[in-house]
Amino acid sequence: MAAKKPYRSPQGFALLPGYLDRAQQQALLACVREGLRAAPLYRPVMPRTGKPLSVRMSNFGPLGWITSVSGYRYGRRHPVTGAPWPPLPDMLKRLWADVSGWPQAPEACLINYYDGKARLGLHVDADEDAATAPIVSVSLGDAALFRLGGPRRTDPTRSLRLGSGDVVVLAGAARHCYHGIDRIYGGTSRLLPRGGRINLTMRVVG
Ligand code: MD6
Ligand code: FE
Repeated sequence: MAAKKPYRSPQGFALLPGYLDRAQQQALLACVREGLRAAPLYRPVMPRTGKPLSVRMSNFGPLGWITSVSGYRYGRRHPVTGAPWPPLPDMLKRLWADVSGWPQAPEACLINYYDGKARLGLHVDADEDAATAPIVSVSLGDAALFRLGGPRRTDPTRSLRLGSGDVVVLAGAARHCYHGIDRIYGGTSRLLPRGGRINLTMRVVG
């Protein structure tokens, strides 16, 4: 379904608003919940300082992105339970195949959960050896203010609202652009009964 127009700038960036309809969002949420029973959300910390992030995280496997006092890395096991990550749901595999334009399947899917006060600072996803493969993200629940800049932290930025069911693709030049989440708009979706926002980012690690 493509009710609204895609937005594509800078090169390689795409926002596909309303890519998943409500029934698809509910089906995906059920898959996410099942995965989180096996791999519960945990509160990650910043490298060196050990400062907790406001976002809680988990992953769908085989690889998961992990941040800890010792740094950022991809690993095969949940840092708290020690269990392997649950498999990537078929629905997400299909979504990747449909929008990524990349022949290889994703190896990692980071699950971010934001409560009403959580944020994610400006960053570039740079822990993947497969630096030219795109990253595809799906948002569920409350809307968020996404900020997209350029390849340098000081480049001008633009802000876009991401709603439930929206898909973002960072490919090409956009793959190396700074981005982050400035705020969550509480009460804008009823998909998650307790509110908040889930973002899923699929990556090829390489
Ligand atoms: C978020 N997204 O939407 C944060 N990274 O909660 C990301 O950090 C992100 O949406 C790489 C590619 C797409 C993304
Ligand atoms: Fe990111």
